[in-house]
Amino acid sequence: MRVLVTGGAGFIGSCFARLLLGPDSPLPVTAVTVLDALTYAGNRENLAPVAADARLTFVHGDIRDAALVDTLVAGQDAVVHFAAESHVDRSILDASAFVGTNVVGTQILLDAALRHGLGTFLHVSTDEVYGSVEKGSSREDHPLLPTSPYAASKASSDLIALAYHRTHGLDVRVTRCSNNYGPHQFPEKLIPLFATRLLDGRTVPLYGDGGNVRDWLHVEDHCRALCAVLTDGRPGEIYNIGGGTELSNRDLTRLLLDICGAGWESVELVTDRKGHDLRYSVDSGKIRDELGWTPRNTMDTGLAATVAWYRRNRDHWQRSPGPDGADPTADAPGTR
Ligand code: NAD
Ligand code: TDX
Repeated sequence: MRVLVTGGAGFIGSCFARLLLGPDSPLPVTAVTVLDALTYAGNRENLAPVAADARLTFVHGDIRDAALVDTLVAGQDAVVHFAAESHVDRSILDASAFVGTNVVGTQILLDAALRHGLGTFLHVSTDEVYGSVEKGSSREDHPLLPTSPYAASKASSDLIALAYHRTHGLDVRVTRCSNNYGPHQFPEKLIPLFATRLLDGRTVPLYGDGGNVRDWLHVEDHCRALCAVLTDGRPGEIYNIGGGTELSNRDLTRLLLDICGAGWESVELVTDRKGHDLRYSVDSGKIRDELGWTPRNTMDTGLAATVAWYRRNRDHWQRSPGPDGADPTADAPGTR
């Protein structure tokens, strides 16, 4: 099996590439091509454990480059599409790259897939497309009510991807996962930002009253779910992926403080995110029942192991400038 992984130098895409090329690979891969623009969020070091594998080819390029994408999609069995601008706060400051990469980039990939009669196009999406959920959990047939420009760009790309299935019969599968945590995440999202700041003895910026709720899943469990969808999922279907671990940001912050040996005095309550969704919650019954997927990691051990990774890998994140070379841990964009 030959797989093109877009965004494979990022947090989740690199975990997926490491899984495919690792000793417990769930897929019989003969070639993995990573296409990544190496934006501030991408880092080739994330692929270091598999860099020597002859099956891996790294291509530094942009999914919006139609000519490049055309040559790379040719001959693949599957495209697993992670490449995206992924940070909500940045989309509030400037949405242009989000529309360019997440919407237009996806359409360019889909057109190439169509031209080359690609086997399967797996579009990796997010629970944020359902918007804030007051009670219960979002099922795959629930309406899309995205709030942030990031979520709206992902919802747009989901719809375009599914349209290529309905219109052209392309084998498109869409997954919508909850918040991921684990090693190699750029230190702008809550868990790596708070962990790295606490490890440096600094304060952490908690938005609003910290009452917002997210469902957390270990990144390796997300990647195993994607393999299950790739092998046993059905064309044209959407699969929610969730950890069933809902936590308020306040409770999650307490866990991180405990792990890092800090107290509540390290928390600064700061101005809330604009349009801050109160709660995300996905119903993952479909992937559990149809594909037999279930998470292996629990937050109890997974969170401490994640913080331990950041403790051991200072070099990795201390050399991670954000856009314009700014230190991403110095300020959470859009809040202060
Ligand atoms: P990330 O920001 O860590 O990585 C994104 C990668 O895409 C980076 O390596 C970046 O260099 C690359 N990229 C960006 N623009 C590109 C372009 N124009 N061309 C080629 N490469 C480009 O993101 P992530 O957290 O790994 O998320 C991966 C995917 O999973 C995204 O589509 C995101 O929407 C989705 N997702 C993320 C989460 C989460 O909790 N992080 C949850 C559900 C879904
Ligand atoms: O400094 C912060 N303080 C804070 O209170 C940051 C960065 C975040 N928060 C809050 C906002 C959210 O309620 O923590 C929660 C998590 O925030 P993020 O880590 O930015 O994640 P979120 O906005 O939930 O989106 C994430 O999950 C879904 C990913 O960034 C998306 O790519 C994915 O689609």
